[in-house]
Amino acid sequence: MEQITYERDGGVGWITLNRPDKLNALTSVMSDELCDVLEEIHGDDGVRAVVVTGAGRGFCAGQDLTEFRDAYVSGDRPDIEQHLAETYHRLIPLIVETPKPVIAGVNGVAAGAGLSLAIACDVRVASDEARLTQAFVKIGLIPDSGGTYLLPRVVGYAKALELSITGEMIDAAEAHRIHLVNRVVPADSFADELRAYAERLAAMPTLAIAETKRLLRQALTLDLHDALQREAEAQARMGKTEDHTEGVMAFAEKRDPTFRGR
Ligand code: LHQ
Repeated sequence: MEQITYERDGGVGWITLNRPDKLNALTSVMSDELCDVLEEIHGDDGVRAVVVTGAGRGFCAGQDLTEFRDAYVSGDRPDIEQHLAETYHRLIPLIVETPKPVIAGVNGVAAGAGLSLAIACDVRVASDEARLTQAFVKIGLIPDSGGTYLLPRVVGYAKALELSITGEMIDAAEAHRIHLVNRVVPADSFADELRAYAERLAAMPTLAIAETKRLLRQALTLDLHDALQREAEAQARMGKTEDHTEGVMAFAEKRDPTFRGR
C-alpha cells in the first residue's frame, strides 16, 4: 500500500494514514486502500479491535484539495457527486457497520472529511495537541462524508450546526467537553494510552460488542417497543455464547474472564 500502513499486533489491527507531509489528506488512492484493508479486517477473526490513526503531526486534513485545485486551474469542474460515491460512500459505512470496535486515534488536526472519518469510528481518543474543524464551510461546501448525519448524533443538533456553519477550529479540551472525543491524553503518552485502550477493547467479548454496535445504530430509528424486542432477541443469542458463560463463571470465581468471541 502506498498511502496507509496496516499492521496486526495481537488482537488489534492498526491502520495508519501515511501522508504526514500533507497532514494525511485523503486522496482517492488512500480511500481505496482504506476500504481494501477494512474489508480484509472484516474477514479476519483474529482482529478484535481496530485503530485508525495518522502518521506525523496530523490525523487527517480531509479531502486532498490539490486534486481539485489542479482541475479548477485547468478549467475543469470535477463531478463531486461521483467522487463522493466512489470514495467516502464506500469508506464511511465500512467503518460504521463493521462489527468490530473502531477507535480513532486523533493524534493531531482532523479537518473536513478527516473529522467525518474520526466520527465514523466508535470511540475517539485524542492527543491534547489535536484540533478539530468542520472545515467544509470555509471552502464553500457542506459537511459531506457523513458529516451531516454523524455529527449531530455525536454532539447534538445545536452544536453540530454551529460547528458546521462556522468551521470553527476547536482544541481537544473543548472537543472533550462537548463529547466530540471520548478522552484526551497528553501528547507524550498518547501512543501508550491509545495502545492500552485498544488492547482493553480487544480483550472484551467481541460478539456482544458487535451486537451492541448494531443495536445502538438501529435503535436511533426505532420506537421503544421495537427496540426492546430487538434487545430481547439479541440477548437471547448472547445468552447462548461461551463468552457469557465465561463472564458469569469468572465473576463467581473472582478471576478475570478470558473471552474468545464464541
Ligand atoms: C493539505 C491539506 C488538504 C492538500 C493540509 N489537501 N494538502 C469532498 C469533495 C470535494 C471536494 C473537496 O472536499 C471534500 C471533503 C472535504 O474534506 S472538504 C475539507 C478539506 N479540508 C480542508 O479544507 C482543510 C485544509 N487544511 C487546512 O485548513 C490546514 O492545513 C489545517 C487547519 C488542517 C492545518 O493547518 P496547519 O497546521 O497550519 O498546517 P498547513 O496548512 O501548513 O498544512 C501542512 C501541509 O499540509 C501543507 O503543505 P505544504 O506543502 O505547504 O507544506 C498543506 O498544504 C498540506 N495540506 N491540508 N486538505
